[in-house]
Amino acid sequence: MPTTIFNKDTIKQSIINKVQRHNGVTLGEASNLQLYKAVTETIRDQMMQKWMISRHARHEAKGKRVYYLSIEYLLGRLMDCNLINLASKGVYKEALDELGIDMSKLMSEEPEPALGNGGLGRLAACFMDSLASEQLPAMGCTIRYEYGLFRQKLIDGQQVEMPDNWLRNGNVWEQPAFEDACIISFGGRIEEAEENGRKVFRTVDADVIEAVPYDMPVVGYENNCVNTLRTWSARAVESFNLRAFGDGNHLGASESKGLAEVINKVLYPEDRHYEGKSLRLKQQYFMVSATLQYALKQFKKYYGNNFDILPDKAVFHINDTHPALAIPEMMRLLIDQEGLSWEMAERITSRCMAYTNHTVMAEALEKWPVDMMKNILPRIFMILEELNKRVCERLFLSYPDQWERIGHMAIIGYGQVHMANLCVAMCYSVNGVSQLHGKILCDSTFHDYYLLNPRKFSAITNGITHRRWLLSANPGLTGLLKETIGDGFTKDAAKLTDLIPYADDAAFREKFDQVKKQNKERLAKLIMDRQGIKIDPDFIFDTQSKRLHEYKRQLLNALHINVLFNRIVDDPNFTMPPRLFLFGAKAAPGYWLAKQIIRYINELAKKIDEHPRARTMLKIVYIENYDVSTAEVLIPATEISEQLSTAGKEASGTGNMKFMMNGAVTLGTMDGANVEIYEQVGQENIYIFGMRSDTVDQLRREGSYRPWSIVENNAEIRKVMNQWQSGWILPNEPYVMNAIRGSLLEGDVADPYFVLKDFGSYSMANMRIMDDYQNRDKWLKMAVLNTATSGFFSSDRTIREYNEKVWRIQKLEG
Ligand code: 26Q
Repeated sequence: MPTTIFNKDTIKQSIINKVQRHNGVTLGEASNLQLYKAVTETIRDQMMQKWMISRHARHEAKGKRVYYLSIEYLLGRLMDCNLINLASKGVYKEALDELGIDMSKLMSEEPEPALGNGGLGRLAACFMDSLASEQLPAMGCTIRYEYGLFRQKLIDGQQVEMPDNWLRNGNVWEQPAFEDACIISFGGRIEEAEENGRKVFRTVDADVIEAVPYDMPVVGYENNCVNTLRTWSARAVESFNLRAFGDGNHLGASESKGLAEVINKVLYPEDRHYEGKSLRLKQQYFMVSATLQYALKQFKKYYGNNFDILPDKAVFHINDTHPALAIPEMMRLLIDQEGLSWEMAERITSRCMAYTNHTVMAEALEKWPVDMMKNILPRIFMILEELNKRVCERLFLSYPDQWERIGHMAIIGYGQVHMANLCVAMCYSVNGVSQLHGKILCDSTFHDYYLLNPRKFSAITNGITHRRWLLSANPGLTGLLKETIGDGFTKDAAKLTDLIPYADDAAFREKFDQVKKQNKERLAKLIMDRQGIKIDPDFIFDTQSKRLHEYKRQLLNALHINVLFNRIVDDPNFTMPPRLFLFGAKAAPGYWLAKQIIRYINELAKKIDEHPRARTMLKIVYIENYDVSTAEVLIPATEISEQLSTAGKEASGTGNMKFMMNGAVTLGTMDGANVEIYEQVGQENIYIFGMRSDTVDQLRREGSYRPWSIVENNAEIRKVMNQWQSGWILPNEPYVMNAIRGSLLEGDVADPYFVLKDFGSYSMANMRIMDDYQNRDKWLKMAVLNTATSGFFSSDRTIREYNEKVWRIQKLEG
């Protein structure tokens, strides 16, 4: 087939043509938005061509493919990363320069697709980039939320949520695929009938809507692989509407419209907190059913009804339990639609489903009320009941008479459907996201299942795409690395270790420091432009950015800053290297205490600014609306990365890896992937503090922890507690600081995340880090070694490991 040539001149011409044809204006008259559209459409043209060629290659190879099912994809802006992966950034830069267009201005026109809350969604996005870059055939599947994660405003130091209408001006990267639209049913009644001597089930009086896919191409890095991210959107079923209208049933006609309008309206903003909302259950089923219907249609095109080989051709990866309904839905399709026996369907299903767990926090484990499941998905519920019966029978053989144990392992129990048990019982693979997290799954969360089948379990440490988080976010450092060790690391991040010897090269360290300085200035400008706050680039930049959660312990950081403030105020001789504390975090809208912690941080920031001596050594900036685009500026500017979670609570963390790769030194606990960071970079290049996870468990089991005794023995903490109680901040709303204090000292379980317990150790680690920062050679050496040993955390490595241990897919050559 003829292919278009994309060079500087054809690109320029194409841009000019597009603004003329679409907007009827000349280049000089075009607005930034019009230019953004024209330029990205030329990039899209290039991707479309590759997409088609890649699809043909995939179909020819007839290999296995992974469907990565995730309720969230936190993509971030795509223009720069697409250009990098297409190896076209240089030529576009030249073309745009010649046309007098500022490329970075255009990039900031792009609305950010924030179809995720945090770590889990961002991981899915990194995985898509690595799957294509590793040339593995994959389709990502999710919901096309009309509104992504809320935008955060800070008003008087308080979080206010605003809607994120990211599709308002359209999305150039997506392409509808109307031919793959399919029907999804909710509710109704199940009728039993006999067909050819076989019992069959039909759903009648269901509410039906249609699922329409909008596809986004995902280009591999400098290769010919283009995968697809399929986002499902709902619409009312036309024919039903018309019939109802004809019957004069106008209200009935709009019923299906009602559901179609709400189902993909908005992303739920609560992460790691489960609430049994029926709309959320509908979202999950909507996405899962549409994806599986498509996957089976595709399979049948090639292999007819030879479903035995489905597990050789497709694997469905369940990203946390949110898409777990894929299991009963696959059973339903194989039995009710394709006429397979239960036994066949179960065997096939369990051989093509794999599950990753992302959290051990009890409150995040999904459990759906039986009644809700029965009403919304009656046939699915029947299948779950039968599955549960069979699973329990098998468990009984292994654990005879151990009813309590079986009760905790069951799919349905205590009036609820337990989604994690469904996954563990039915998937052929269960994995954790760091070595420690994998171990906790085996030793405690899923221990009883682990004993029955240890080989099912694995731990695969998370990763990040170094293309977005180094090449795109930190062009300064990328340039320096290329001139120092060549550009091999862009394809193979493991080659970053070639940098290790340069840690001892004073001239190199100087250049490395210059890059950091420029990145600090870039961030200072962003903060000035967006929030009107002036910051001094000579301060140490110390960042804690992630969702706001008690277990992540932003409060530990704030408490420590409060103590530093008191030291300065109380002792006129006290000095410390000037340090800027940056926070970036959204709180779930209904998480009241988290929102009060945001207020505390902002009030503390004011106190510091008001104090003439404190403000020469301390500064706090709470960055508004922390999102992927902000992270891309914040992380390269950071020198100290705060990773403070209570040991055993953060499954992995991925922000920690991004900071490390950009030359920040970690101050953290032995939790999640911090453990692997410690192993990679070496103990002398990281600041570890706090209890280890076994000690945390032991303390919790013994029930012997008394936070009060810590307050009694530590005058500095006592002083802060007194300030909190005295109305020193928020004098008109005493309940705010009282509640924060209460979370540490009162209630059934005081200080459940051991903030006070770890404070002393954290404070000591801070003293060491401040001492070392003043030894420039030592500090810069550490920073360089962090970048140099971060290659292990490329998600390319993670994806290769998934493929070796779980998916076993053939790479597409060429
Ligand atoms: C569940 C049920 C109902 C409503 C919401 C949820 C829900 C939504 C999001 C539960 C959990 C999440 C997100 C979890 C998450 O982001 N976990 C993080 O996953 C990262 C990638 O593996 C890890 O690095 C983090 O440690 C982990 O916290």
